[in-house]
Amino acid sequence: MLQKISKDQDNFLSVWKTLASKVDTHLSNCLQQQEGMPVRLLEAMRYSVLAPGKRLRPVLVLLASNAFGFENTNPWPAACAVEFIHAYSLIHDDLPAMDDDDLRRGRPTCHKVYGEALAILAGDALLTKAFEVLAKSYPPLAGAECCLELAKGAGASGMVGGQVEDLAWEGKPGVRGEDHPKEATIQHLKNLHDRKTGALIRTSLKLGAIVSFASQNRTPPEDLLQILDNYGQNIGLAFQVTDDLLDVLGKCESAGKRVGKDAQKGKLTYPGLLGIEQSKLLAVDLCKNAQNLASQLGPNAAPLIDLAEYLVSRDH
Ligand code: GRG
Repeated sequence: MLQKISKDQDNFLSVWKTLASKVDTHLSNCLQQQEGMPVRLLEAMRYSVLAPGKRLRPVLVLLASNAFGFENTNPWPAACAVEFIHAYSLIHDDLPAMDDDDLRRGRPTCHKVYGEALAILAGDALLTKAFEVLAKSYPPLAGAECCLELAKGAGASGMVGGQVEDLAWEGKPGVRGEDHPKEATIQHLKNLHDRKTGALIRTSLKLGAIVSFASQNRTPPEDLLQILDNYGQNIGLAFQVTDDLLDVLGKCESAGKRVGKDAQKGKLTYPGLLGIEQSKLLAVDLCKNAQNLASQLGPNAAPLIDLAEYLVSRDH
């Protein structure tokens, strides 16, 4: 653990757990047999999605949609969509061709259980499922806005782009292009994570705002979207700095995955570039920035303030 969890965070943790368990029910309901769907494919999709994750991105959808206080908002399909994208990214990231991991969320990785071919296809099916759920659950304009945001956040300029750059820094054969910088700076690292983990986090917040205003037949005002985006950028980086610190300081049992592997693989990390103490200070700074931004959204956004604090004090 990087910092002690305060009394308030204890309360927030129980809010988070309640929301996460509701998310699990919706995820399971979304992932049912459909005509033409092979049973083993559905099994692999459910195995990965329903494994015990924190549900950070769906919780961000829920908290952002709640921040505006509109009744009759239905954030659940958007919450499921971002988790489907996240689960697909984890399945693919764990493959031998990428990070080559055997353990995820405390269980054998998808390809260890179902084989590489089915794991790739389960990831593909979850990626497309996300857009199906958005398109069929919201009115056409809101559905299209959500799909566009999700495509931007998850795609080549967002999460996938960040993943490519991460692999390039690691020296994965064939990945480095002519745009690859010669020397790693903290700015490169921020930019990489802004896309690899930050983009989907920011998208989750935006989706929350879109579905919330859609309940009023409106689109969210630009200034609110900007505050949410800046908040997401700060918690996204804080989350990543903490993740890097946990890889150095954490324990395998609480992380539910192998730790210490970043250094082993020569990965570009915050503790690697800044050292452990500076990285901890950076995480706290980012958390404070995020909290200031969330406080501009009014009293209904208070859980977003607690969440920022929790993200830098988590142990998994
Ligand atoms: C393969 C296209 C593609 C993208 C992969 C997000 C990602 C991009 C890879 C995950 C690798 C990784 C360990 C990144 C560090 C931060 C991170 C996203 C951790 C996993 O997310 P959590 O902590 O996981 O929210 P849970 O299991 O709680 O959902």
